[in-house]
Amino acid sequence: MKKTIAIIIGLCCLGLIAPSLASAKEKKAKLTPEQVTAAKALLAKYDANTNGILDPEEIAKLQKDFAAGSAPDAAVFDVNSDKTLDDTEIATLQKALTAKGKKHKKKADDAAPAPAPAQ
Ligand SMILES: [Ca+2]
Ligand SMILES: [Ca+2]
Repeated sequence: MKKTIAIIIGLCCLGLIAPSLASAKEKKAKLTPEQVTAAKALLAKYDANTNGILDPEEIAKLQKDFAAGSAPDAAVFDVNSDKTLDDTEIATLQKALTAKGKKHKKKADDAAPAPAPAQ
């Protein structure tokens, strides 16, 4: 009988621990396809010097526009829906841009002619 109670208590503890582990994993935000698409649109709109990344001043403009409600594309990055883009949310945006950039780079590599074999 005591053993049964111990097992039940053990299972209850596992039940308490497992969900908290799962939510900890979820905090490492995975990028959604929407975020990658939005990042692309935002880069096209805010990359003023067209260097392929959002520089601090470009991010600042995006944050200002988003707070003013004139950058609806960025809403997918406003995870906590407070109508502002904080550092964490900007980091997610940058991550989405990097994810896209990697793909782009791979494409460029594919397009490049194969190096001639050494003779
Ligand atoms: Ca830029
Ligand atoms: Ca926010």
